[in-house]
Amino acid sequence: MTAEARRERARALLRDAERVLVLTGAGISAESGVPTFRGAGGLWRAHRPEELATPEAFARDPELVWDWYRWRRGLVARCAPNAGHLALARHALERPGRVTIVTQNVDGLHGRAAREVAGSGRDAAPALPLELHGALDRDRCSRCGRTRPAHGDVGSGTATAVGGTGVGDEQAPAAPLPRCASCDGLLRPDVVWFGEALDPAVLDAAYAAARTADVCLVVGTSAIVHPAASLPAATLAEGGVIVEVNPERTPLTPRAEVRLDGPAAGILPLVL
Ligand code: BJW
Ligand code: ZN
Repeated sequence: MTAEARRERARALLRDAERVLVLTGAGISAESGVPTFRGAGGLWRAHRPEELATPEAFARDPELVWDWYRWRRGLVARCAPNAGHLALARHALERPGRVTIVTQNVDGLHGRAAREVAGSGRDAAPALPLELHGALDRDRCSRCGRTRPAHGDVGSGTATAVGGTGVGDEQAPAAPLPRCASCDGLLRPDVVWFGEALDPAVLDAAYAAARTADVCLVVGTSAIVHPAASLPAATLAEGGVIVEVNPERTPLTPRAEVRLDGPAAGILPLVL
């Protein structure tokens, strides 16, 4: 099948679907300038993200983990939603209640796209994503669990966070670790690390959407981190199909009805 024939097949599936689940990963934000986790450029100061995104890493070296998140907050603040985020937001806003966007990303770019496309006159809610792995722009107390918006002291980025890839950047003077205003516990980013449970309400909503979807559109994820990577199987189990957008093959590829091979920002506006 030619690339255009595959795109046409995807268009038809998406057009005819009563319900669509969109599952996104880091690849959708790649063209906004947010590095993926596992691809080239995913390293930060020679640390693999998998070594930093764990409660053990935070317990061992909270300064190091906070430095990584400060760097990422600074980076994301300078990024904008790309044509892929915007096409998805438009698609969801035009079909309220029929499209559920579920993201593993913590960068907030789907939400920004939803608000941008909705403008001031329309409710952005139908295009707001279920965020499986939390949000970069919130802190949570590691003792009492209270959350708060990320404050400038940790969110504006230190010298390590400004400019360049972060790989091998000079160490900035350490900022003090942020503390909870209620109990003085150590704050942490409100994200889900390996070995931690996802918010059950968010996960249940994502599974419900996966089970009722005719099409699961999987965009820019290596599909190796569970339970997120299990959602497309829930669509398949109920008779739906998978459409995958990714320049690389993934464990889901053999089960996809259609694979669109290329970058999300180029492909999504063509098929949605
Ligand atoms: C493009 C592109 C372009 C490039 N366009 N595409 C079942 C089996 C095996 C293991 C497990 C299992 N169930 C659970 C586990 C354990 C574990 C796990 O999955 N491990 C596997 C790695 C083996 N899962 C967990 O620990 C989860 N928790 C859990 O299960 O808890 C159970 C529990 C219950 C009750 C009590 C206690 C516990 C939690 C997982 C949390 C993952 N967290 C992170 C960090 C989030 C915070 C942060 O961002 O800092 O989430 S890790 C990281 O991986 C991040 C991502 O969301 C996630 C997925 O990565 P993603 O998005 O797929 O990115 P990449 O880089 O891998 O892939 C990018 C893709 O884009 C590539 O394919 C490229 O080709 C493509 N691409 N450019 C389109 N332009
Ligand atoms: Zn607290």
